Amino acid sequence: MKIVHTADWHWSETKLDRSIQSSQFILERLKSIRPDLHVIAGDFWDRRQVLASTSAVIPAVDTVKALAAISPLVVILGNHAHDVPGSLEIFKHLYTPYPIYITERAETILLYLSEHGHADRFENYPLPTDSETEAENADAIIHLFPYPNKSHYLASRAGRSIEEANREFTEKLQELFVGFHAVGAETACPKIFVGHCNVREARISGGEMLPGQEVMISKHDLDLVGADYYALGHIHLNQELRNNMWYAGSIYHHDFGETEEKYFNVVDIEQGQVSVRRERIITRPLSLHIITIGTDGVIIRDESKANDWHGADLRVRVHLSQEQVGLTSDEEIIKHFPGAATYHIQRIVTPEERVRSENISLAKTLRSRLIEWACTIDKILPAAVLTKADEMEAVIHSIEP
Ligand SMILES: [Mn+2]
Repeated sequence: MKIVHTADWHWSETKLDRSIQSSQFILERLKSIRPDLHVIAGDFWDRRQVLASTSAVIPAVDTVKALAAISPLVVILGNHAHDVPGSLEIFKHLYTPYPIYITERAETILLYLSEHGHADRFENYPLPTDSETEAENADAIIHLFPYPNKSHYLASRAGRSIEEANREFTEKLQELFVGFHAVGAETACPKIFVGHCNVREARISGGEMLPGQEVMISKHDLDLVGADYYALGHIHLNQELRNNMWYAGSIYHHDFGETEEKYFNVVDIEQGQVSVRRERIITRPLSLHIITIGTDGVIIRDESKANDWHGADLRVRVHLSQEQVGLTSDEEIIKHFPGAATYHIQRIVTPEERVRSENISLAKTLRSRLIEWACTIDKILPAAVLTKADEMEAVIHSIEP
């Protein structure tokens, strides 16, 4: 069985050209790969969309229709900041050659591939008692794990510390995973876990902002499921946590910190043997250069030494003092960065003091405060520092008054 695993499509009206470019690329590749199943591991949308000619709704719906003309498609709900509850509902109402299954809750579904004139289809597990088929005859068992919301799993948080609530939450998830395993035990067909979650030890993409205080899931917990392949979404950096446990990564460069290449995974499962191949998505990179100019208007410092702007969408952030305003034209700055696909030049005028304190006090989380602070000193913080900040904040929040 051949499975395609993608994640984090982030359809957005503000980055529509990027969404379209990557989705066109993926569609073209899938036409020749011809998978038996395609799973999208959450964050299909970047943010709430409205039904308007300028929004991402119509191109996204067209893409889903085209995807479901190639193979059965599963889409799970991602983080609520991106996938608003109900935002996948529209895909239940499309007429497509292959079935589409969307979900907002943890559950198991069965995939039956076409035979004897029946089309490919998904069935909910457990099957109804009067079903003509058995779970053992399924071609794949698919465990779906949308972004876990604590409120879905906990009866009440009243009177308990965050630490206690987190512990109960983890126990609930473990129960769920053990339950998933029990379904798989009946049959030898491929078992696939599709999850949108933060797995401990995963490396994050350079510019990625993850929600603070989110529950981290361990590989050990995921092992309870006993899946042949774990298709993960949430973290935008394509990475292997283990030979059968992968983040596909986002389909395009979502932020200027995401400089790494983008991929989707093609997974072959034959008699319990799993092989994973990455397909690189040809997408326009993003490049950010933070520069300072001298009194004569000449660039004196470029924070990023990388010669990475060729063919990229380049953002140049120019830090100027009040006296330097109007000293350097866009044309002069562009001359320093020949060959970018597009240019976006931002001028940031000091006095720094006021701007700095305003932005820092506006920032709500320790992470965003750090990022604001780093901006004011022209630094890009390594991801590890931001992770530490999240951890520290989680500890602070867990101290009950
Ligand atoms: Mn995402």
